[in-house]
Amino acid sequence: MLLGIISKMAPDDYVGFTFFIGYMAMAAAAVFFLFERGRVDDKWKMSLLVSALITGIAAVHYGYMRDYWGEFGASGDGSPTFFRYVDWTLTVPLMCVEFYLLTKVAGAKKSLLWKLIIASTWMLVCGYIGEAMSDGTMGHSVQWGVLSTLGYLYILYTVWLGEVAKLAEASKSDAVKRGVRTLAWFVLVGWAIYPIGYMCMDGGWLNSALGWGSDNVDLWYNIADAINKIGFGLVVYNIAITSSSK
Ligand SMILES: *C/C=C(C)/C=C/C=C(C)/C=C/C1=C(C)CCCC1(C)C
Repeated sequence: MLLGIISKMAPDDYVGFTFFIGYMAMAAAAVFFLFERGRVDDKWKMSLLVSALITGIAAVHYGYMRDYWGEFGASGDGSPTFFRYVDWTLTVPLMCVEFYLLTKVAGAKKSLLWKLIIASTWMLVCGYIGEAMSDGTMGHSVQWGVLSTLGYLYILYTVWLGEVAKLAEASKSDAVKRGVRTLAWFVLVGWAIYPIGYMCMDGGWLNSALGWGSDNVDLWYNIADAINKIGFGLVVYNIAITSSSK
């Protein structure tokens, strides 16, 4: 199967290449987090397990997306949008779980976890409806994009100024304080790549206003995913390892 994909991939198919690398990198990261779990204090084990789940789930979807791309995408017949959204709908709420687990020591309540999970699911379901509605005639739905952005803004607010930020600030651990701040940057900068990509699609604001196209949207999404999933997991790992006594 592997050789089949390689022989199918054109040497200049750099997007296909990032699906391929993405698959390997996510799988490697998942194995890494699982093994390192044994080296951190008990209270951090769940955080590392969640990091492993995020990258492991992504690896499985990258396997599918890589094959889908080899079959249809490289010839211009479309992006693996469905797999992409299934992946995000599972992994982004898990990133919200990470914020909860990190601030739990400082008193985070279950309600925080649910608010973040609901906001992220809302963001992705609206985004998917917006993408699925683009049938080539009406372009990408601006309305659903705006609705989706409300969920994004809510998460952004919570991690920068709201409950997560306040809890992290109140935490006795410097590692948690600094780590949560770093993760908030991921949400602000790393996550922003996705709505920008959405707005570059036919009918999107950047597409109509500036003429930006979405030819490379999969490339950007693949790069963003690697940063946001593996990088995010490494920040969590760093918090765990620096504040473990072992
Ligand atoms: C690993 C995957 C991650 C972190 C994915 C994050 C995805 C988003 C932040 C998507 C956001 C969107 C909007 C804010 C509006 C337009 C539709 C989306 C779904 C692309």
